[in-house]
Amino acid sequence: MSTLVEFARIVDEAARTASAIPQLTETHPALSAEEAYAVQALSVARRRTRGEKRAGYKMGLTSRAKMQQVGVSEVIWGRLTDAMRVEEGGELSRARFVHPRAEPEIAFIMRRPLEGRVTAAEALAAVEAVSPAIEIIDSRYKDFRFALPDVIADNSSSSGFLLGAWYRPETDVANLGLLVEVDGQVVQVGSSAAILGHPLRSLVAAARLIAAAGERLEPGDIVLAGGATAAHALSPGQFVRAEFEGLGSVSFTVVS
Ligand code: 0L1
Ligand code: MG
Repeated sequence: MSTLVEFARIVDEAARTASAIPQLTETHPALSAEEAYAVQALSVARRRTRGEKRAGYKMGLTSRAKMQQVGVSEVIWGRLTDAMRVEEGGELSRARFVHPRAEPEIAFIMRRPLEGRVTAAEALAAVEAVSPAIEIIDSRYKDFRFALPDVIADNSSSSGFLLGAWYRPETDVANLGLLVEVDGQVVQVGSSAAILGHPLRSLVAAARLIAAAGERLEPGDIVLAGGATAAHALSPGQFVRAEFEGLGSVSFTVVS
């Protein structure tokens, strides 16, 4: 256990100070996914001790594009805190991150608790609203390279998120065209169907996977369903905008 506590300190300090670290599996190749989720929980507990509040969960590696980009092939999850929220239309400070990337997502906010094995209909009935979103991911590992346990321990690269307007839960988000522009140039084009075939499937997976850690989705939790395209690297001066068919856009400016 003390090794896991030390790993939690290492990944948390790397995130807090925006410093790149070597992969944990370099020195501990036997680190399991289960142990890595324990490290994640311990590192987020450190954030809570500093005053950060629970905001929900993120699902990761939910599209083929994302799996190919990082060479890992399993859906993973991480925890969100209020300190990760960036105001829509606002500024994102590059200095707070090691090597941030942005990806377009669909977000849910929960109306009712959701837990364990549920159907898509049960998941939808627990949703208060859906919104277009951008996730800011930032691996704390050198060169954005990691094995599956490394990235899980590093809170599945959670580091920021922006939410657009909220829409009624029955809004059809199954196959919405979307694009990401940087300074007016299109850099990614995709569809929300890339998120496990339907973003709602990601919510179903979230309820099941989170239950394995003894947790459940609570009213007010935000769930980021996963990236619909590969993620785009961010640099100071960029104006980033994601446009979602029928749901409007979400944007921010990267400052130093
Ligand atoms: O949100 C994601 O799909 C990212 C999960 C972790 C892998 C990465 O950092 O790209
Ligand atoms: Mg993501």
